[in-house]
Amino acid sequence: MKADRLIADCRIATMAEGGAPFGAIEDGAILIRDGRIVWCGPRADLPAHEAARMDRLDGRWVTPGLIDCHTHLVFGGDRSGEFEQRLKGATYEEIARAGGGIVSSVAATRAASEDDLYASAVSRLVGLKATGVTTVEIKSGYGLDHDSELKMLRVARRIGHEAGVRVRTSYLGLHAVPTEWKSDREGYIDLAVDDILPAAHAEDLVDAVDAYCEPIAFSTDEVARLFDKARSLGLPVKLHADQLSDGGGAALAARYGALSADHVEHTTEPGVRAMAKAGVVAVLLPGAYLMLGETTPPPIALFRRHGVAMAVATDCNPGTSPLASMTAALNLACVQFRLTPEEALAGATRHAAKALGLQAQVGRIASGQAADLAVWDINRPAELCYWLGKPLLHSRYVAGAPG
Ligand code: DI6
Ligand code: FE
Repeated sequence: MKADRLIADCRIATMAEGGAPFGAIEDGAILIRDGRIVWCGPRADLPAHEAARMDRLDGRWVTPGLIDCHTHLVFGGDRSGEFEQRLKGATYEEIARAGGGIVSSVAATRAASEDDLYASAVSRLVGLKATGVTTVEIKSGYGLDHDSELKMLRVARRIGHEAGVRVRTSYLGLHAVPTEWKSDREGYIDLAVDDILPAAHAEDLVDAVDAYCEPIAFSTDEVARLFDKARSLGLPVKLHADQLSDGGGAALAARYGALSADHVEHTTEPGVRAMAKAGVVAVLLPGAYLMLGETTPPPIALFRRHGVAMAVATDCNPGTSPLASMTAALNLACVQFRLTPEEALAGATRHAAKALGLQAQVGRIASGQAADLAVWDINRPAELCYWLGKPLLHSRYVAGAPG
């Protein structure tokens, strides 16, 4: 077998389903050609091969590169002032209704140049890459006018071309009603659905369509209009659903065959059943749960019982989740939501890949998958969920290239 690279002397958490915990292989080897894994297994079974390079990992653990399947990485400014207000007792909803919240990030994002937005997003991406991330989803939603939404999505694409990660973009035009449309909500929805989305799609800037479905944001009927448009353009959908209240978001996501329903703290059993039936991934966002001091965790037992795949993501955003560490997200998912470390790691690999529709390409270490790998200085995979703040990453490979 011809290969560009052999990775040897390593322990591998393949994250294959079933079998050993973490799909582990003690003393494994990986052969890579043209950016893909062409063979992975115990070193004893390694086929005859010719590899141009060999990396010995001194017994280190290798996992699939981590996948952060829900972020708002691109935005202007920050909202640490609102953080201080919340510490004094103001709630997130009160701040949003008083004209702060998302619309204050909109002003800063509109004012920023593409280069400014790129630089600040990359400064946050450093934290994700240092915690093993090789694929990141990035949403728009802080522009909320034609030019600014497209600007955000172009920056996200540029990150995918220049910053050493794979990027999937989501159009989040229904995030908030921008100030200039306050007295004409319908008019804004028309613009978001009939003008901005088709224009962004025409520039190939949109991989999926998202919306914020909450009483303080958009109703299920309003979101349905957007999802109908997405469907007519052949774009998959996903949803910020049932974060602050049970508004039927998960059921709506299921009705449209969404890739994922995200947050889902307040989703009840009918919604969970609908998600299971439609194969919708539950994306858990423990950073927002922590920062908002929420007390109702997502219905993990129901997800397990009904076989709903659970992903874990940072939700990196300026308002509710200033979290730029994937391993911290894993820790928070275990501590706050009682995921097992194996569930959490599946949530940052195989299930996160499914939440992006990328399960055939990334999320596992298996022949045919992209050679996106994270190499760790740990003794056991559970350490990835255990430490807070200790640097654990040794190195990453994206499409077989170290970096
Ligand atoms: N994701 C979101 O889009 C909203 N909450 C969340 O978890 C709003 C984020 C923000 O306040 O900017
Ligand atoms: Fe979000």
